[in-house]
Amino acid sequence: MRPDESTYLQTRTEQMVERAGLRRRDLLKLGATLPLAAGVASWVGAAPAGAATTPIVKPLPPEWFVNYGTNAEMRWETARDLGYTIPNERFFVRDHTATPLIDERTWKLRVFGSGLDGPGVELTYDQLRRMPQRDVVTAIECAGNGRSFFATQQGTPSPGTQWGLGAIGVARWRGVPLRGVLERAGISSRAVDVMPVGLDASVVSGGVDYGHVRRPLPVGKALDDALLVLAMNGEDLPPDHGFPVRLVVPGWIGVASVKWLGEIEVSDQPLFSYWNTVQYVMTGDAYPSRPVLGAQTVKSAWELAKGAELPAGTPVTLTGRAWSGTSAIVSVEISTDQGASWTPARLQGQRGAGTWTLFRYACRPLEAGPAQLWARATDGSGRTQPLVATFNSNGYLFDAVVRHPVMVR
Ligand SMILES: Nc1nc2c(c(=O)[nH]1)N[C@H]1C(S)=C(S)[C@@H](COP(=O)(O)O)O[C@H]1N2
Ligand SMILES: [Mo]
Repeated sequence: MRPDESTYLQTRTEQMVERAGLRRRDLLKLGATLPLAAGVASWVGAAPAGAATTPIVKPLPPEWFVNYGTNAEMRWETARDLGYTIPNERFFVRDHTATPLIDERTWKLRVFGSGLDGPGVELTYDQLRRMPQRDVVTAIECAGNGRSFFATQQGTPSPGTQWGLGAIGVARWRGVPLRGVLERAGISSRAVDVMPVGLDASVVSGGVDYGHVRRPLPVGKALDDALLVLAMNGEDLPPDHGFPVRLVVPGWIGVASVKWLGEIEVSDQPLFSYWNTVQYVMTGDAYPSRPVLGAQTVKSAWELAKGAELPAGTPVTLTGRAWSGTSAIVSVEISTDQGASWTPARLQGQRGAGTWTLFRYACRPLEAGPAQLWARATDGSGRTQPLVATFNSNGYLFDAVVRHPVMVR
């Protein structure tokens, strides 16, 4: 059974303004498309003819984001000016449909299912907020981050958003450990899967309605470190990032971190949805057993524009970030001669599984002309970025060294 969306969701322009910090002209633009107090499906599905639709609520200035409509990636060159965490207004967004605006005063989280002893619980926002909370600094990264390089670097395109490397961000998340809520709901030792369900509109593709975004999580991970997040970098979650409550699953692909949470099903049987059977499984010749995605892979990125100009003969310190879903980064090596030789970069500051490590590389480019910067990260489990990523039909987990073009002048 699904909740009646209209009891959970309200499109309230005032709240949107307050929470998203929208400017007046954005408000006017949105006001034209949003009937007040209508169910969310009506505005994401059927904006008045000719009106602009705004699947993502926050402003997406082109100098900060590459905008794909319902998705927007962070421009890596802008990360150089940012601290360890990415501010809320700069964080990438990935919506399967569109950002809903939810009234926390009528919001409820229902926990139910065969994996509970007893009927489960329903929690209001205030009840959840009064439970013990903790802080976690961790990344959210889309499984498809880096997908475009399957096409541009390996000549084997795969469909889906053609992300560069900017479908990742690290934030300080504050919330209630999922474990606490599952225990309060009476989780039994028979439980095997825990499935968070989003309140955003159902995903309809090719005429098929797949229902709300939802993806089962093995009970072990759910009880380990998953967090029911209320705040991002010290503020209430912004609408685009899951207000009032989202899940954050450290180290795992982004879709595990379900936004706009409305229900959690706890089951004593394995659960299935579109998001662990069709999407977010590895498919293609190299993956006959179709493994279901969980933890993220190893990657690195330069905080530099594609084709950036570097002055010949002048010392320059280049910076980047490297990360892995399963363990801390232990080294990053740099090559400027297309892999013939590698020099270690200097790692800086915070490290850990599921979050990034900043690196610096001081060099003096000599010869004028086009060049490539290669960075190759290794994590604590001994995984090193390969030169070629294994192809899979959905273009997930592109982990290969990305060849970053620069121009020495
Ligand atoms: N309910 C819901 N949860 C969701 C999504 C969504 O569309 N609906 N997108 C998922 C995907 S694919 C990713 S990568 C992350 C993105 O989180 P962000 O938009 O806060 O950066 O949210 C995940 N959670
Ligand atoms: Mo994603």
